[in-house]
Amino acid sequence: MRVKISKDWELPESSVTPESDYLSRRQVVKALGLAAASPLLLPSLADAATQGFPTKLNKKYLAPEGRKLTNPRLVISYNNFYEFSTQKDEPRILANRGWKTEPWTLEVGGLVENPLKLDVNALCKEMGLEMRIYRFRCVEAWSMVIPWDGFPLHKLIKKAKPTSKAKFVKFTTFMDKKAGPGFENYPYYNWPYTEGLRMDEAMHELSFLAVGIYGRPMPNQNGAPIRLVVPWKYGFKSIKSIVKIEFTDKQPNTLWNAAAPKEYGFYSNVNPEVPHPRWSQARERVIGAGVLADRIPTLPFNGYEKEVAPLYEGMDLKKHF
Ligand SMILES: Nc1nc2c(c(=O)[nH]1)N[C@H]1C(S)=C(S)[C@@H](COP(=O)(O)O)O[C@H]1N2
Ligand SMILES: [Mo]
Repeated sequence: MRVKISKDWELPESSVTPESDYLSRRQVVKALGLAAASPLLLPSLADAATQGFPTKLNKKYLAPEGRKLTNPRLVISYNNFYEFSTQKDEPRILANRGWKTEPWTLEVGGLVENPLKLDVNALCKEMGLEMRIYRFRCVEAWSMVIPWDGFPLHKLIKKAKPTSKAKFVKFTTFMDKKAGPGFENYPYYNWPYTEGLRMDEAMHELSFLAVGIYGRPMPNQNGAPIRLVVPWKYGFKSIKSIVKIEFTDKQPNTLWNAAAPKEYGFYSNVNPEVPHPRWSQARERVIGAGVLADRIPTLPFNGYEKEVAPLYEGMDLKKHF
């Protein structure tokens, strides 16, 4: 996706070459080696990354202490995107075979005063973009640290003006059988991919709509042109390639909860104390750390406990997993 905000924010021609080629040449990769060592050096990464993309590092969200940013080459080649394939290395290939993610219309509706049909580029222009570095923890017990570019979800919610009846937000991914072989290859899933948040979770400052990574437009395989990032929840809540956001009075059905309700709850907050029925969630494999590296402990709410624990006060998190 090409984000057009003003002339000087336009992307250079080189940015439309395939991500893999481009990233390997990018200064951002060099900067990454430096930045990875210390959060203090991260502003230099942001400077490198902003060349040609309208985003600026929000220094409230830096790399967690002792954690390195994940090599972008891994972020764009180790993916979960079942609309294309259940194999980690295949979305990168299959999502770049003619699937068009621009222009893209995002619909916002349901229990709102202000239903919207938005062009994603225009939305970026209106919202303005910032970069935030978040931990990312998949329910499969691996993790990354990723700089996302986008804007907080609450900015869009305020624009849509949900009514007092709205209690939940439902998100829906694109469904084009010609573009995604997964729809037909895995017919037992309840397509399209849907996800949901409680209203207060959606309004939380950390809930983010991302349109880029590493200061670059979102690669198709990572959920172009716009995807959710909810860093205190397992990765499957961070739904990709969103076409519709709806406000509802009932807890929405979600693809993973429908597929295996005992394994994937609606809340799915990262919780080292609640094992998946088939594996422990106490530790995580850091992608890029090497096969010999030890798994590191998983943190409650993926390290965002201070920020989000108040949302769940009084709730039994073992029951509402
Ligand atoms: N539409 C859609 N969104 C999705 C998925 C998917 O298969 N389809 N996979 C989820 C899972 S399980 C994870 S871990 C993350 C992976 O995001 P990434 O490939 O950008 O790392 O996307 C989530 N969002
Ligand atoms: Mo995941």
